[in-house]
Amino acid sequence: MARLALVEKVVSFERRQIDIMETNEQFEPWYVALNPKAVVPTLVLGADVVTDTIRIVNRVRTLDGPDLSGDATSQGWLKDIMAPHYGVLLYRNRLDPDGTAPQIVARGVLLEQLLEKHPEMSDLLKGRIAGNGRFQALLRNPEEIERHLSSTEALVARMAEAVRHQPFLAGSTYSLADCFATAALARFSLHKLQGWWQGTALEDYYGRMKARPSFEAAEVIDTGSERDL
Ligand SMILES: N[C@@H](CCC(=O)N[C@@H](CS)C(=O)NCC(=O)O)C(=O)O
Repeated sequence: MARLALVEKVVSFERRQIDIMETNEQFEPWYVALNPKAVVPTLVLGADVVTDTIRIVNRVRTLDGPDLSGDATSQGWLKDIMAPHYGVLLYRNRLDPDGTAPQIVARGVLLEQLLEKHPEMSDLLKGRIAGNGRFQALLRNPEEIERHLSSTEALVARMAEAVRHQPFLAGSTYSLADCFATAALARFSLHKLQGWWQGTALEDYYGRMKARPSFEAAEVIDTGSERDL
């Protein structure tokens, strides 16, 4: 989402990938100093450090370049497209028969190890350990998984309705809402959920967003392995 905003704004940038899955670079002290919540993404803009995707793209919006504001619905779309539990979409297919997610269990072990190694990060890590436990509990509950899936599918239906009579999600010009929609649809595609919008106006819309040079330039991925996320 952030990279699409930068590319569409025609801002040159250096991409620094933080491995949040294998080496857990987000917990390295140098990264936590930039992003105290230890999450991606982070935008370093000269002396400024901007965290949180919605804040990042709105900061990018203020730079010189094409106007990515969209109409009055644009900011609402950012919140709504950020809202789905993307972790549920990824891990629901990685469960043991009893609902245990081995990767989430391993994550819990790693977080405990990090807590021993980095007592100075104890607030952050204890919060993460609690969140990890809540996530595992959620994944054990098929009704909860279904609730998240159907609310995400309802969001996709709302997006499909919005692009029935206008070329972009938030009106007649490309905006931040399209950066978010494109990245979200790419993610849903990676999880093989394209059936949600097949045959709707969103299929044509997503084709148009993929055809924009920004899709490749921002290195958006919608096929292949979920490992490439
Ligand atoms: N609201 C934050 C959420 C960021 C977030 O949760 N990022 C996830 C990846 S999508 C992350 O970095 N997770 C690191 C971890 O699980 O340790 C934002 O938009 O920047």
